[in-house]
Amino acid sequence: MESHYKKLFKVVSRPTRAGSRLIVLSAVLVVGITLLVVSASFFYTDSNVITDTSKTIIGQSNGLTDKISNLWQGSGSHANIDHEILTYPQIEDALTFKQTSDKRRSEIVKDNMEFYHDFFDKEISEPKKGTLARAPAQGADYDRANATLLVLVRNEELNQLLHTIRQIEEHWNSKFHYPYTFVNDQEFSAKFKQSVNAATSGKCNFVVIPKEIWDPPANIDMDKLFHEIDIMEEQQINYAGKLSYRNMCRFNSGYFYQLDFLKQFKWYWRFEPGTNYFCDIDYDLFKFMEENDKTYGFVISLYDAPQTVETLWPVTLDYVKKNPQFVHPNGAFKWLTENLQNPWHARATEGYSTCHFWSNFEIANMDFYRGEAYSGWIKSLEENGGFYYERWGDAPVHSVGIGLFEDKDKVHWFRDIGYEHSPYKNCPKSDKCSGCSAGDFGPGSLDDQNCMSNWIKLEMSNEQLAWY
Ligand SMILES: Nc1nc2c(ncn2[C@@H]2O[C@H](COP(=O)(O)OP(=O)(O)O)[C@@H](O)[C@H]2O)c(=O)[nH]1
Ligand SMILES: [Mg+2]
Repeated sequence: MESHYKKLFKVVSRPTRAGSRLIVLSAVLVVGITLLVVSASFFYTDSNVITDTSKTIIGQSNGLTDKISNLWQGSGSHANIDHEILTYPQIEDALTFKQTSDKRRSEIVKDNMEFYHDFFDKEISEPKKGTLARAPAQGADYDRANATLLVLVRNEELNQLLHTIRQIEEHWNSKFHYPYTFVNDQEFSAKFKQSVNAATSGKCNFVVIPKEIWDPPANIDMDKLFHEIDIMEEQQINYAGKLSYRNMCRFNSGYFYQLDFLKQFKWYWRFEPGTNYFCDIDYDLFKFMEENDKTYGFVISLYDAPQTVETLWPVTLDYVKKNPQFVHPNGAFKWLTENLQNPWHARATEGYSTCHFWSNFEIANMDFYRGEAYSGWIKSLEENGGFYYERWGDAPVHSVGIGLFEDKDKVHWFRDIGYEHSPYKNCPKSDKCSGCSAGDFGPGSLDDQNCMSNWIKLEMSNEQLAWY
């Protein structure tokens, strides 16, 4: 017996040449089969998971990425393409900005601001389009659009929020009583709920964002993220060091319209605590959007910090190359690629002007985001990770999405809504407004950040220009 063990031990401990070959061959086979099985299940479950999940300090693993990426399958009315389909070379051509100028940059800014002021010099009131839906008589039934006022907000912003709600109520919602949806990544406090309930004339809904939606997803490499944060902090980029800001931007780009509670609504008016509204609005803004077949309404257009969107454009073009059918032939291509007022922006981003609709005010149709083109694109942005590594904002993301995948004639500039999110304003010349001076945009030193003249000159049709 003992000698048998010894013999066995001997064989194992000192293998013969043939034995070693056998062991090596079996090991190669086992490793090969394991690799095959692992990679097959990897691709089958989710091609999105690209990092070691044990590394995700804040992000969750255990199938979460599956759950999240499944959200972006796309649905809604935009799933069927109803426009001419461009080829990728045609899209590339349309996205090549062709205008040139001999003027110095400072002159271009000056010219654009003069154009802006001349434009705002014209008195306006309400859009001269269709029949505007008026407020019902007190107590009368009113068939509201399928819409909600919407705000992402923290408990500690209550005072600023009440400040803004009072203005929205006074100028508009006390006539229409649309519901509000308050969204937070934390539970709302009892005081918060009581106070906003007391300040509003519409029903108040409170939604807490599930943690697995708010926090960074499993594919984010946190070491890489903190490294990028250090670099951006050195460049003194706004909110460079804030992880919560990135969560917020990603949530506002690709998630809010997928919250279970919001699925019942088509339209939203996003507002922010601390913003100001200067003018009476005497028609139903949601019905205006609906009746005039609009998708997206805005008030201010700005340039963005190019360092925060360095790869958004090439990543987007990659998606467009694979899905040229989604690009609308009447997209806002020039506004997206203009390179005269801030030429280094388009250089730093490989072609994106950084012009965007300032998304702290927006009235839009969520079915656009829920549709195939936008959903698929968000999925590809998520795979890239730029919401975290570069701090992509929801404003450029909404704007590039709308500018490429929607007909620009379905974008409406609410020139009649007097609005301020410090330090910028949209201030119409109108009897309905008070508290701001017509044409005021912001401090002169920030004139070069105004992209509104580009929108008007490059993208607005004569028909739209005649609406006011
Ligand atoms: N609940 C919650 N809301 C946030 C958070 N960060 C930002 N927000 C909200 O998101 C919106 C944009 O944030 P804000 O700080 O105003 O960013 P800015 O407008 O880009 O300067 C505001 O409505 C904030 O109240 C957060 O961590 N939690
Ligand atoms: Mg803000």
